[in-house]
Amino acid sequence: MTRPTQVWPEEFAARYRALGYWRGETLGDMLRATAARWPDRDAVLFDGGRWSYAELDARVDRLASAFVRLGFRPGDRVLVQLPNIPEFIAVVFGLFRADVLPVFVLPAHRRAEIEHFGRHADAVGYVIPDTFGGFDYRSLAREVRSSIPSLRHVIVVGDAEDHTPYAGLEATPVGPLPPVDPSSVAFLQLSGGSTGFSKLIPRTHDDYLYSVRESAAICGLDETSVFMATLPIGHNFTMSSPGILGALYAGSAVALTRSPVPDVAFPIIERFRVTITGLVPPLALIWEQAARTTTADLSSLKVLQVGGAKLTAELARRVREAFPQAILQQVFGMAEGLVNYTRLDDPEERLIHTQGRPISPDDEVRVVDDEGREVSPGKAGHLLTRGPYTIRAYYNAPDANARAFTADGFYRTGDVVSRDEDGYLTVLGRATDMINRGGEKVSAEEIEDHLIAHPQVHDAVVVAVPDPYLGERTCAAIVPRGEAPKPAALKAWIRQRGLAAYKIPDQIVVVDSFPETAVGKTSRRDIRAALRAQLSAPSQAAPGA
Ligand code: AMP
Ligand code: DBH
Repeated sequence: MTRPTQVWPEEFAARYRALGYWRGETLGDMLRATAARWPDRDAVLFDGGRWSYAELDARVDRLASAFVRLGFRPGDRVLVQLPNIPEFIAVVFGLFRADVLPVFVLPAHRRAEIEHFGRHADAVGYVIPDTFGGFDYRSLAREVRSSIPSLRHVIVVGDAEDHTPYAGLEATPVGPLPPVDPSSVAFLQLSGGSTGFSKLIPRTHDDYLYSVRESAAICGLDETSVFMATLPIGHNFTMSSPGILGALYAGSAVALTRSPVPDVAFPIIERFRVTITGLVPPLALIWEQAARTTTADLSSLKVLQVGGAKLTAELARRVREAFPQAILQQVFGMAEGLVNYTRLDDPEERLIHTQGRPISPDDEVRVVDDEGREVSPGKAGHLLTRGPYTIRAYYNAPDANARAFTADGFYRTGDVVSRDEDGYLTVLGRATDMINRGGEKVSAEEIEDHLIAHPQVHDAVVVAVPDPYLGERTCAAIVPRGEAPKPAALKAWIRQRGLAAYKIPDQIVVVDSFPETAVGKTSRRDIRAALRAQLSAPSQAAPGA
């Protein structure tokens, strides 16, 4: 199998190197450097213990050696589906040092997604917990095994049953490790997947580390900071904005919480004196309410980041009130690259009303109308971007690449934004049909495909309807075939097809027919408008579901 690549035109690459953005350092080297500087400082803090930098570094070398010994070769891909536990960090850096590429699937993914990513990436390994959140990942691994022909090893943290135990790998003596090229792809991140299934995003050591170093500086991380990974640890936000990598670069400690709910996360903040963490808006809403009555001491929290979906000004204000000691930071990023931050010393007005400005002076941002003409400041337009840490192509996806990138290499983000005179962006919505369900991205097309497969469904359209709690929730409109199916039965159908729970439509509405455009296509816009008018009631969706 060929190794995933990410290529910038030579004149861009030369410039990014000359400017010192790409430094020729690998992620594995980065951890080595921090461990050499602060061997005895805490690297990872969790329920049940702490690892110093020296200890983490040694574990990583043993794991890397074990991966080599298992037969993983440079450029191979391994699915990593672990919750926020210290082993995630050890495994991922072990893979980096073995020159094996992690694919960051999330704990919420189920059979359909794992098979898709596993096959698309030709994964040779799959790393899972035994059980987590009441779900047995070992059974899932047994289910997907035969449909991912390349898969050779399933590695389990905990009771491995018939799979390979992680504990054995960690006990491996250190052996020779391959050289790693800093300009090569280090891992595959997932896109939200605006059309059909999520795509794979190849990021290089050089480009990612640039964004990580700058993010650490923008967010004020140093060796006294404690970053808590609250959102799923493999997500791009938690990895790199500034995330666990920013923390490990700066010599900060990474604190882990197994659950983002206040009852679990607040005691971790108190115990480890957490100084910074990141949330998606629906979680910020829960935290904001809980902070008002909690007995936990949250006074260590200096920076509270919110990103992943639009934070309304109303919620932004409430977060400021509930965490008066913390600076609110808005983060508007994407796994494809570009990340925007409000700066810690920005005026109140900006923290509340904008989603920040780009990391780099060399992030090129264009805001254009439907014809591709630049719009004036303050006007809405499509956000296009290119720069020193934004990809030029997805992995192995020629059709998606043709749509998602302009001829001169700008990534079409699909976001509609406005930009002010100082370059701060405000997100106004999405041009594509992705539903942002409180930060969890649901592709309308993917769910439609599953609905249409049901014998009693003639046609289906999934749209976002505004939700006071999630920002957007999913509503499926279906045209029945014969007798209309019951909504509960359709939801059960989606679940039984092996999709993550957050993709099950929040609401299902049966209609006689869909409105059509002039040439006879289904008009999503009209369906959306009709449903929005009809469904104004708040959702019953559970937090973090
Ligand atoms: P993903 O493809 O999963 O990496 O999601 C990236 C997308 O999430 C962006 O293109 C935006 O649509 C959305 N997003 C991320 N952060 C924000 C934010 N702070 N405000 C509004 N939308 C956001
Ligand atoms: O939503 C995202 O993908 C996101 C949000 C904030 C992201 O990738 C990031 C910061 O890096």
